[in-house]
Amino acid sequence: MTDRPSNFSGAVSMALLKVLALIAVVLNILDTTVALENGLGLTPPMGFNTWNKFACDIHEDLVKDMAHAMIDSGLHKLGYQYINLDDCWQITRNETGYIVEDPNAFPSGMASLIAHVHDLGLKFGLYSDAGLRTCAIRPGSLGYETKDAVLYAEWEVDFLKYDNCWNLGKDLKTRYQTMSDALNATGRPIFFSLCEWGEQDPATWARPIGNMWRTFQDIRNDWNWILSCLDYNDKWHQYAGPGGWNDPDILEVGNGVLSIAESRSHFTLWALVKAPLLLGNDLRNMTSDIFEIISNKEVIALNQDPLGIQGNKRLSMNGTEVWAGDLSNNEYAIVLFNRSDKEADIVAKFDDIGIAANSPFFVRDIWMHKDLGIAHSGMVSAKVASHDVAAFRLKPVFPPTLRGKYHNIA
Ligand SMILES: *[C@@H]1O[C@H](CO)[C@@H](O)[C@H](O)[C@H]1NC(C)=O
Ligand SMILES: *[C@@H]1O[C@H](CO)[C@@H](O)[C@H](O)[C@H]1NC(C)=O
Ligand SMILES: *[C@@H]1O[C@H](CO)[C@@H](O)[C@H](O)[C@H]1NC(C)=O
Ligand SMILES: *[C@@H]1O[C@H](CO)[C@@H](O)[C@H](O)[C@H]1NC(C)=O
Ligand SMILES: CC(=O)N[C@H]1CO[C@H](CO)[C@@H](O)[C@@H]1O
Repeated sequence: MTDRPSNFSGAVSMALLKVLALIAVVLNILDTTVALENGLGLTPPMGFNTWNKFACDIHEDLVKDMAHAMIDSGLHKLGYQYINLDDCWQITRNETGYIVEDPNAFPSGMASLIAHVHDLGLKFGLYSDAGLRTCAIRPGSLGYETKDAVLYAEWEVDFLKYDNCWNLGKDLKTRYQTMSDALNATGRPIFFSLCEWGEQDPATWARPIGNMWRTFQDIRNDWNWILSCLDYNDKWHQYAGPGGWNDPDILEVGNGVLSIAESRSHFTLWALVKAPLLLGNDLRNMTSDIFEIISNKEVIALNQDPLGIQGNKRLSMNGTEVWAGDLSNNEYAIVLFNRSDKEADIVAKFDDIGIAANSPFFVRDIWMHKDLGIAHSGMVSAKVASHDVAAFRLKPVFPPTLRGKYHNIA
């Protein structure tokens, strides 16, 4: 490497600075807010949600199909475990105020469907709303939080997405806190996903209330809109961590508008920024190109890294960007992203993107699945097609304990 520190003490102080910086990041999270103590979301959740592809056109047979496809495709073995219903499963409340599932769409009843999904070894999620009605004008949970939470727990629900329509202007944090408390009181750990569309900067207050929080409006199957979701989400990167994640919304990969390059970029950047990886496509008939993207183990590994630090945008020049993130074991992820409509040569010098080059790194291209050897020049670079990414994983050549030795003999 060209920019190897010139002496041993230099290397030590750089390593020390890095450790201090890491401690500061961790303390910052613990200091401002303690995570919701339901034991869930230590890494971002992975699974499937009905909304992007099916909206209100849902039925118990479709849900079973998705669950079976998750198993048959092998995706569950890669970590995808939640099968989440979004809006439109509920129809009314009964005489005692309990929510009732739509009998046309769910003739066997929700409890039976959930048992079916559980029997496959998957987890199950439902949707409701912190208002009078849901966004699709079904009954909401405002005023019924306890009854809803009790019934969800009885049905053995594992995940709740909680929307913000028809909220009557009532205090937002109180409405979300009330449902969080109601879920806690059931004694069943239920992953709690806040969907207030980033309106009141939930990253700054939602960590003790929920396991993830939306940072922007609903995603759309549109390249530029997807980039807006990514950019708004990036602002809050230092607030994510085990137990609570920023949510730029459900994936649109495989929904037939994005090119393969765009799909690869969408998935890679969602993985890097520790976004929930909730698939939004029809799992029954994916093309092999789409399957290859969502089943890339090395990209999924960035997302599920136990350190739980959200990667972020480090450099931006004329439509080319460098995103990077810290991983456990002193490893790093780097994503070179070309937003523009032409191919670009993108260079990421470690010094320019906050990666202390005090040790040489092995570099692996995690889309080519290829080891590229040692980065001797203190940088990675690639020719990146329009709207595409190149993604790398950096692993220190020497474990921390040997680094001093290396620098002494070098
Ligand atoms: C409920 O909250 C308490 C206090 O934070 C926590 O210890 C407990 O694990 C929570 N229970 C569930 C089921 O989330
Ligand atoms: C209302 O629904 C709850 C939960 O499903 C059920 O236990 C109760 O029997 C129902 N009450 C009536 C009056 O149907
Ligand atoms: C999957 O099937 C649905 C419904 O049959 C269809 O609309 C969609 O185009 C299919 N997608 C692919 C990728 O074949
Ligand atoms: C970005 O574009 C501007 C104007 O086209 C140009 O002057 C500048 O050199 C470019 N910067 C880089 C880093 O390519
Ligand atoms: C905005 C823009 O054009 N961005 C880059 C993408 O690729 C082209 C072609 O190499 C570069 O010139 C641009 O800098």
